Amino acid sequence: MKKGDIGVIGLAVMGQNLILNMNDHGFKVVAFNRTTSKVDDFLNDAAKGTDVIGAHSLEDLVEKLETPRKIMLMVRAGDVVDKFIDKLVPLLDEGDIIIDGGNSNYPDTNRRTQELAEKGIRYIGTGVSGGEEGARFGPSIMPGGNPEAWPFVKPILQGISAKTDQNEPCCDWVGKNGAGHFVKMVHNGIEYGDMQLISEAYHFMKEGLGMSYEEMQEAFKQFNTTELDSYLVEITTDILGYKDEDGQPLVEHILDAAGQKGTGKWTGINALDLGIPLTLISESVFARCLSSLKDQRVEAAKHFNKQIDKVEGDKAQWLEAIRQALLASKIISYAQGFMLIREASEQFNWDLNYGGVALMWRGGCIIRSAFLGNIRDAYENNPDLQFLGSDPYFKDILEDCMSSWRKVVAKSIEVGLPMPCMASALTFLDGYTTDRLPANMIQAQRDYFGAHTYERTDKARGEFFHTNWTGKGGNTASTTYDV
Ligand code: NBP
Repeated sequence: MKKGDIGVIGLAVMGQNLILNMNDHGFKVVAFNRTTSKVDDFLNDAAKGTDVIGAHSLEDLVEKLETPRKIMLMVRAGDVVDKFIDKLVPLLDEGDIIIDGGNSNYPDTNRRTQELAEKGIRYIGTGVSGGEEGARFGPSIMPGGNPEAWPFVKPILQGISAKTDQNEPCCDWVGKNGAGHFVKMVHNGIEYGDMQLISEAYHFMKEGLGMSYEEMQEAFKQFNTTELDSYLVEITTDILGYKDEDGQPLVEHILDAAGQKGTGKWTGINALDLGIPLTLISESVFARCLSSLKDQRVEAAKHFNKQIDKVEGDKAQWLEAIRQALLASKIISYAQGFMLIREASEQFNWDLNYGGVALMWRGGCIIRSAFLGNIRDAYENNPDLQFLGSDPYFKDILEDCMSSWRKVVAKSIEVGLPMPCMASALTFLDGYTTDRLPANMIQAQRDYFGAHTYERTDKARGEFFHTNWTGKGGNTASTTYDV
């Protein structure tokens, strides 16, 4: 019997669907799961009639694979991945390949790639996005790790990935070590930001403009025919029209406490570590944290007798203003995300292709949108682009949307509607385009109380000064360094 092209460990929603996708593309897959009864369940149910074969132990799995063996882990991220690696290594031969397709934190992938290279095992850590449907019919795949492994897995991963309208695979080599998982992490952070922005637009329509679900569904449907054309706007349209058993919109019956599994938080933590002002995504994580304080919010709402005033004026004009605020804020979110990716690429010597990253997100994944094609063009035209908003296409949109964006944010503040992401995006752009910020005051305060020194506008950068502000301090300055 022909041996398997690839083994997949983990038969939950992602593993099962990826296996069926691989099978559709002509690859013979060997399936294994810790709870081995799930292997039989899978073979007798979803995989019935396919070429998928099962394994009931890791030894059995290894035995059934063509060399160099390719084994993909689709299991819970963290210790579980390390445990499977530890069990697999003694069973494998030099040159075999382990692929982790879960949502691992990129420092873990850095470590695993290096540790396994020392043992002669080639490791890939890859982001996979698109949820159940993506896994089944074409996800976005972001592989990084040991570049020696890539030629062996490329036909499989590019074969099963989503394709753009021009039939380009939404999967390419990202970079060494944890680069693939880093890019997937930022993808998830951007997903948090997009979802919060859409929720803010919905909130403004519902509470500010008092729109019905039918009207809101129509508005998002129209948004999806513009530059906002995207998967998340599309599913929002569906969600707004979905009725519960009692005929009411199901979303009205869903508790307003958002969950999170960590990738948005990691993106924010990395932005702080790398010193990148990733304000929108960070706000979107905090917005989920705030939402989860449900009981406290209910109490505080009573205590403050919180009311949201109605927004007066022409509804159609407000809807166009919301659309523009959403679009402009989204540009800022992606601009900040790419600033973070650029900084990581430079600090970790990953040599990332920013246009290539946008292409990988163009199809298959949760943040897929028409707009990512424009991001790819922007980086192809200028690979050194520091701020996406400076690309002519995006700069024009930001300038065209500016007045509506300010109107929507100002009105939200006036009527008491929380709008953390649209507001922080606007404030970021205002800061980024201001040549003199009030940080001179911060420097003066730091020097006043801690002798932290400052640079002067009339001297060269890198020359530091200390002033004895009170006449009581000494002339000894603190050491100057940034963390
Ligand atoms: P889960 O994240 O729910 O993981 C289920 C798998 O992990 C099962 O095979 C389970 O085996 C195994 N597992 C667990 Br849980 N604890 C284990 C342990 N202590 N020892 C050995 N095996 C253990 O599955 P998923 O939602 O399919 O996601 C798989 C990976 O893909 C995750 O890293 C996830 O973050 C990532 N991801 C998920 C999505 C999504 O939309 N769900 C999207 C993109 C990426 P068992 O059957 O024996 O319990």
